[in-house]
Amino acid sequence: MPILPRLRDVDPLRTTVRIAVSGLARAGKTSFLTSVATNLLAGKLLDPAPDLISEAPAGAATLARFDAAANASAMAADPPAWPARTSDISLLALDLTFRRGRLRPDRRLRLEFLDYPGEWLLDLPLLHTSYADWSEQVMTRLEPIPAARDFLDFVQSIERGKGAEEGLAADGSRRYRALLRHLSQAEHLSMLQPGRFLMPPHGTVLPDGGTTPPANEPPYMKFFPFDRSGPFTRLLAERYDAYVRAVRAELSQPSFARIDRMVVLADVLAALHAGQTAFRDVRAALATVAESLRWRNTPGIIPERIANLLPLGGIRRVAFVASKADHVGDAQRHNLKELVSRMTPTGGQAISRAFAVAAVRCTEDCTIPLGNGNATVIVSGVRGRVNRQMLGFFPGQVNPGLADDRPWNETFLEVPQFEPVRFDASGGNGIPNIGLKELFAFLLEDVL
Ligand SMILES: Nc1nc2c(ncn2[C@@H]2O[C@H](COP(=O)(O)OP(=O)(O)OP(=O)(O)O)[C@@H](O)[C@H]2O)c(=O)[nH]1
Ligand SMILES: [Mg+2]
Repeated sequence: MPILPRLRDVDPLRTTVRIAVSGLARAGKTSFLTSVATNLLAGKLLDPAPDLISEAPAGAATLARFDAAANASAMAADPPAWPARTSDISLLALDLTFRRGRLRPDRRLRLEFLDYPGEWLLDLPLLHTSYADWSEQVMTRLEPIPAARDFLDFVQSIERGKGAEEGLAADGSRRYRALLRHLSQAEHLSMLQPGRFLMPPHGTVLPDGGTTPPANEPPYMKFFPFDRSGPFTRLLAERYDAYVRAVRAELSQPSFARIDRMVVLADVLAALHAGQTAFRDVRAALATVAESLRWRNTPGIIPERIANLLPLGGIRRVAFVASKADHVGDAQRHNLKELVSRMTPTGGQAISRAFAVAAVRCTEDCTIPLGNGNATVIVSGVRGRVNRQMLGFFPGQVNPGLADDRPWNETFLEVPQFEPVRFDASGGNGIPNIGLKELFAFLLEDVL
């Protein structure tokens, strides 16, 4: 039955580019996508600008549509509201037409964007990691974290050669998930695996908004890292392998398999302000993602130039983005970009580049004279929630170096939550931003 509508939507002359917008929790993915949609529809982001642009018909799509207009008008309201936390994937599709004169056919481009939870992104490395290696990596990461002590002691208490006991697996899995939730929510850490323990697989509806796993969750979801051998370890390893197979199967569904570009957002500035543990965590998460995006499903013997022309799948371009770059002044954004670039070592077949972007600009730079004849730059904006006063925020200097040589013993500040710079609720003039145009020039360099 859906064949007819689908056929009507088939356009052999149209190029489709599918971009996943992902990143760590609270990195700004939904705001980013809202700003991208609004600015594209307002003709602000692309050079050359398309002659026509509209939302693509939803047809018989299986993924929920991303509601950019509702998000944009909430952000423009008085008082403004930021998007709610995202708990499943959604798709935004735009059709663009570029006229090329009377003798040449129009060029048509469909841009599809997926709001892809970052928790799932951190499952990509598991596809290439054995249970034993994964367990060891997780235990090493947990070792210095005080909140992990109880869980590590529990693991230690399991005797060597333990039988494949279901009750123990369920208990351990409950403890491990509670720890992951605590580290994510209370300690704001991101490098937490498996990601689907925190953000359930696509399509899962949680009864109480996200704390208890659904009753029909498959048994393979009950495992945890365990670094010893024996029948109990074999049970956990079999479950881990089944989990990895499920992730692989999900990634090969058409909605995900055709992703060919990716934007990975991280609120690096918030991590820098939060101190050494948070910064190390974001660094590890970004490096892990960068590492797992290196590969493409290309047989190694085919040169990249030719592979790019073949429908082989895999990610071709990755933009690693420091989000909320309006939390520092203009002069610091270069350093921020440089820092992200160093955090995401590249190589392999995907082309990657670092950016510093504020998708929804909230602040302006202000130069403040210092008593000694010098001046310093602060950013100022309207602070939300509390009493909506204008607030100046001194963001300090961004050191682009990676090493732990920065002075971590200073007092850290929480970055304030600002309100968006006011914009027209219809979105007709776009959403004020920093750096989106430059980012799109890179993302679509080969198709525009
Ligand atoms: N200053 C500034 N703040 C931003 C910007 N984008 C997002 N924020 C802030 O970051 C918060 C999180 O943004 P979201 O877009 O909801 O982040 P997300 O990555 O979709 O979050 P989850 O769906 O919970 O993972 C917002 O509520 C804003 O306070 C920006 O460009 N500039
Ligand atoms: Mg979101």
